[in-house]
Amino acid sequence: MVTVTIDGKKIEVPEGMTVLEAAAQAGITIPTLCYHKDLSPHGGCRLCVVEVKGARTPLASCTLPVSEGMEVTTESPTLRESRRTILQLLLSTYHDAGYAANDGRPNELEQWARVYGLDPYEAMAKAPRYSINSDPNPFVWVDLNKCILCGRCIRACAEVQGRFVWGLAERGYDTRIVAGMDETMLEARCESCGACVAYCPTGALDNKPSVGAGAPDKVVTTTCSYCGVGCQFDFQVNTKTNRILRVTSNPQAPVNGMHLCVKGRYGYDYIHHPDRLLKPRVREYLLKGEKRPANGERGPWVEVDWDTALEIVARKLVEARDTYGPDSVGILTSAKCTNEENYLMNKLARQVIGTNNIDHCARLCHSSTVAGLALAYGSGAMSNSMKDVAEKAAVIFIIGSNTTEQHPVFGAMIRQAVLKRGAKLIVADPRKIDITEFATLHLQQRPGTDIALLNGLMHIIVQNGWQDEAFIAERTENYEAFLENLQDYTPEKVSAITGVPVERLYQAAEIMGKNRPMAVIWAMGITQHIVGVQNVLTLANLQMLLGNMGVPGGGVNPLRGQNNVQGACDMGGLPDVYPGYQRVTTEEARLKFEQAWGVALPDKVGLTVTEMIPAAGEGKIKAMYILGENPVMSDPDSNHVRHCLQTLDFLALQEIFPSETSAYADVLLPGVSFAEKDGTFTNTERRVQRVRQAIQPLGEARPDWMIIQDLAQRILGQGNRQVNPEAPYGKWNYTNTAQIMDEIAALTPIYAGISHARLEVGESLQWPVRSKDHPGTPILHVGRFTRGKGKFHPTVHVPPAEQPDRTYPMVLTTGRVLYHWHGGEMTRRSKGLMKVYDRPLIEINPEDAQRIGLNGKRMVRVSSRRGSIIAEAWITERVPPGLIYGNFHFPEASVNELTLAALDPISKIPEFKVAAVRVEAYSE
Ligand SMILES: Nc1nc2c(c(=O)[nH]1)N[C@H]1C(S)=C(S)[C@@H](COP(=O)(O)OP(=O)(O)OC[C@H]3O[C@@H](n4cnc5c(=O)[nH]c(N)nc54)[C@H](O)[C@@H]3O)O[C@H]1N2
Ligand SMILES: Nc1nc2c(c(=O)[nH]1)N[C@H]1C(S)=C(S)[C@@H](COP(=O)(O)OP(=O)(O)OC[C@H]3O[C@@H](n4cnc5c(=O)[nH]c(N)nc54)[C@H](O)[C@@H]3O)O[C@H]1N2
Ligand SMILES: [Mo]
Repeated sequence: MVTVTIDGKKIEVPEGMTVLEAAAQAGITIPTLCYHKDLSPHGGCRLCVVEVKGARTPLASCTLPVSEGMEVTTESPTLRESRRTILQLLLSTYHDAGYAANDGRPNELEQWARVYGLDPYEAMAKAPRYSINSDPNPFVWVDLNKCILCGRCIRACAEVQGRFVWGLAERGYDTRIVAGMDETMLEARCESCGACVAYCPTGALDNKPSVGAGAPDKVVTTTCSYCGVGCQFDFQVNTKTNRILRVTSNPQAPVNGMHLCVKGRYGYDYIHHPDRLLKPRVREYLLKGEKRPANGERGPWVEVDWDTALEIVARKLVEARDTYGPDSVGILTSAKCTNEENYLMNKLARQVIGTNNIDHCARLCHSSTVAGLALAYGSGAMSNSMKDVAEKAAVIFIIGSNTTEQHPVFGAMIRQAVLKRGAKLIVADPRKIDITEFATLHLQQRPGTDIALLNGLMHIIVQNGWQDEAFIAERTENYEAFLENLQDYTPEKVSAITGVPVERLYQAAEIMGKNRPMAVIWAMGITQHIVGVQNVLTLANLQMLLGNMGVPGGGVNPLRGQNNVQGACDMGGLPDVYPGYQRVTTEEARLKFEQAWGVALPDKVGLTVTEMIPAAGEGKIKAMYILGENPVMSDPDSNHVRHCLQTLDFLALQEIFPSETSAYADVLLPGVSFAEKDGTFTNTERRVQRVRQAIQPLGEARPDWMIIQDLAQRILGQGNRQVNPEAPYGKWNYTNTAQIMDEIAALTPIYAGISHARLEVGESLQWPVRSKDHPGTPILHVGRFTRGKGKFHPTVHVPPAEQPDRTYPMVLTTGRVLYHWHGGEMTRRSKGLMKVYDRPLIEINPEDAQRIGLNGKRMVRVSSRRGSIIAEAWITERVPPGLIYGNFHFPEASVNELTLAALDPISKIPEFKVAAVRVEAYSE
């Protein structure tokens, strides 16, 4: 610590701090423009000059380190004069033509100008030097006339996003910022995260979709509805027009600070898209009291009032329940919806209908993780926090996660871990995904060979004695059997199975063996296999072998996909557990919920998504109620899914858009987007965060929780299932979502201490939160695994269910792209996202393109045993020869026409990541 005096105030600050930071700590604001606390200091604009006793000239405080006894003055007539001169100079090359996308308030330059007695509009250049809106990027408005060359954009792009789009060109008066080699931003590999916009102090870079949108009269902080990272931001709202004008960064956001990705910052316009469902719809035959038309047709839609629609849904669900039994009803809940809504869906299924047939997209996603980690450690969630991994891991091992495209803000944090502190990054992925550019080592294994790969690495680790004997002895069991199994996986054999060269295996094992802690990150490349659970067990083995559990910077870090898939699981949106993973097959748990809800509950595990849909096809499931899911696009083998849904007697779908699935629905209930409701989402690191209503529900649409409650109330009075309304939680009479959270807390030990009130006062809570004064749990398995000892499981390589053969000689692997979301209902309705990525692309290696005779043609036909699609090829080295990659974002060519429903026997996840296909050049 050193003592300095600033404006007569004596303060103690740590050595190495700058004068600017020290002043801020003392509550003194020094004017700045090129400085931002998140970015490295630049010392360019010199607005932050201060006088230091003993120094001959004023010094820039943003780069000046404090020293013992230093005496600093931050305001004086001389300083005022020199700042005024600087501002005058900046304004002389600045021209504001009046295109404001910001909220209409003066920008930082204009504000400081006024503080120092200048009228920015008088002092600025009289004419523009550059064309306005000079870059075609659909999100970023470039107006170099407002650029003051502070370089914040350059640093934000490099130091936050890790993309290096911006730089400086020319000299002197002509100096200007340019993208790449003076290209368009997108050509310069911009990912449109908008970090440059967020950090620009003048609006030279601004939000293009918001130019001319006007000033907000309300600002609402909420949580993003795309991925599981859980970024927070501010919605700028015009309450008179009930419109969202723009998204801006909220520096207080616990996970992301100022940072966001392209979908979070710019992909919100679907909310106002004219396709939004604004009124309930039912099929005409239902109103006429007729039978459903034959051959799967459902006939025309009719818009109706809520009473009519909900009465029909209630009657149909009761009919199925009371005629065929409660297990003839299937319920899909939604990882896009809030915890409170998911809790209600779980209560509706179990209490009101009497079935455990409730599931959701987690089945298609991390069910292997949840099952695998429960077996190995006793609980199935991400063990560490994203910040912790980014800041403390010596090695980051990414396997089967395309982190920079699918969890972009965390992906950017990992890039910074490599750039700023030299963390070693190993990526194991069959494709050369973007993050491999930052990797120390890329292991490019064949799809479906992860067990062999990992066992091979562990074989070498043990061979060299790099394992953590103390950890193994103290905290684990079944080590001997595991060791025995490893014998088999010699580097040569593993190399033959995986295609990874032997020397790379040695290099990777050595990095892992010699550096601690290592954090493992995975996602769908690991889980979506018939050996998904075994894959996860193998990763659990690796982290125990190396003693990387229960420590900062280590852990098992499955990245949850949907914004609230963690929460949907936590809330009992699964066929085998009540909220908080209390098992339906455990007498104690069942009695607890029977008492709470006032009714006898089923003790049999229900059906998963991947069982429910086929059961519908077989006539075992008669009626379904689906909340915010799109199985026609998301489930494997779309042809089969369509057939099954067609066979259903009745389907009620609660959506915000008419989706591909709504063609098979009998009733469409208009829910609302996250911008129109209150509640909470739980992110991938178990952090429970508030979702706050920013605008009024559009049209007659209603918050989903209100619809679910209304439906439950109508069913509760009907038919032959009696619920005791006197039971403590027997009733359905919530007037707000905070009350629902209180009920969740009362019945769910891991959420016991969570309430909206605690979140409102700014607490950031990661479950388990065991009581109202419990601070939450950032790291799991410290000192002890949830199940006591961690258990090693010997695992064996099993090839994927479908192998290439003569007819289908290539392998298809599937997934997503940065700019789109699953079935695309939201992102295909976002203008800017469609401008950047407007059609499905199939990644194919140049060798294969040549072999199939693509010869400059664009289109390919891809066929599997299930179906075929025609799409544009993207000829690229991202995929090796023999492998193609496609997505399921566009109904006109979705890879799920091709995928197969081969399931992992434990988790029931489909093997989305491997199918055998034939690829042909296609002539239009
Ligand atoms: N932009 C965008 N972001 C999203 C989503 C979205 O739709 N769009 N969806 C969200 C959801 S729900 C989820 S679950 C996550 C998914 O996030 P990710 O799992 O990161 O995404 P995927 O594209 O499914 O595939 C991940 C990687 O697995 C690799 N892979 C394929 N086969 C194998 C294999 O056999 N072994 C290994 N090790 N890797 C393999 C692929 O090449 C790919 O790079 O993303 C979330 N984020
Ligand atoms: N081939 C292949 N298929 C896959 C995968 C893969 O990697 N490859 N990944 C799988 C994975 S990991 C997942 S998670 C699934 C995703 O499968 P789904 O969950 O079916 O996918 P989404 O498109 O996100 O569906 C969410 C729907 O909810 C609607 N919605 C959004 N917000 C709200 C709301 O607040 N209320 C209501 N009522 N509706 C709302 C949206 O319009 C959208 O249609 O896909 C799976 N399918
Ligand atoms: Mo997912």
